[in-house]
Amino acid sequence: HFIESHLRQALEAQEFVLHYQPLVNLRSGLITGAEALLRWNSSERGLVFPPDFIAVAEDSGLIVPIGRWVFLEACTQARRWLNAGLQQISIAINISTVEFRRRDFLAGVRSIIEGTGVDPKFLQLEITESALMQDSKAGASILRELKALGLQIALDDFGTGYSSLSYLKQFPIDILKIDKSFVQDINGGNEDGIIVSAVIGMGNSLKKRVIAEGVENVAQLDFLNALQCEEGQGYLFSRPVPADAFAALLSDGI
Ligand code: G
Ligand code: G
Ligand code: MN
Ligand code: NA
Repeated sequence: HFIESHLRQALEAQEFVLHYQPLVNLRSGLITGAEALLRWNSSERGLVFPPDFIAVAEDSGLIVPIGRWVFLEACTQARRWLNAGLQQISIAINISTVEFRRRDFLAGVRSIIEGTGVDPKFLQLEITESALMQDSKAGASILRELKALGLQIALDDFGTGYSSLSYLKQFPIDILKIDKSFVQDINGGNEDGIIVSAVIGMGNSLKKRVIAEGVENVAQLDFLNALQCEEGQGYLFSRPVPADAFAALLSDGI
């Protein structure tokens, strides 16, 4: 059980690392992007995953400097890959509701983009419905400013929250990420399959990018392809891997 002081020490000792999971064009199998996923490489405990520390980080406010580190590291890594001659791909970064709501969030994003020189149209910020829930006017205005900077906005875990459909109308959202809980059990005409099919159809009609999460087997891939879901991610293609391993996937293919 972790406490604030452990996380503070981890930040100071630079024990956080990012792993990257490929986003894949489901038809071609080519990599279109990477989702950056935070891990804590603890000298005492080994590799620790977000469910074990994100809540403590949010409650203590440490998610703010941690999130800033994530954003800077992901942008810096994107530059390194470009400098190494690898194709340009989009980088997806998870943003906690606590970070999103901070008054200085936009200024931080702006300064990291300027400092690293990444092209913001290749950055996608993954937010969840809870980031937009409390104060929708403020949320919409933050999203509009992010869009003005040129970033892409993805609604993560789509379908698991409360008011998904009205959110599509109210907020400038570019990408829907269908939650893996729906993708896991799609087959033929069952309920999850029908829901996924409806979300893909709606997303395509609204001209959003639709990304299916948690694609683990070929049956799921075939189902998604038949419904014209353009992109996906999941263990079928690759687990989240360290930056070096991701670069190898990018140059050699999956
Ligand atoms: O593989 P995985 O255990 O990384 O991720 C579990 C959860 O942790 C996901 O819901 C993801 O959104 C969240 N998460 C992963 N990396 C980050 C991060 O850098 N920042 C925040 N706020 N959440 C993250
Ligand atoms: O909540 P969010 O979508 O940001 O988190 C992505 C989470 O899903 C990460 O914990 C990642 O490791 C996990 N993940 C990625 N691909 C798969 C998969 O194919 N199956 C399962 N069960 N989890 C996956
Ligand atoms: Mn995510
Ligand atoms: Na998700």
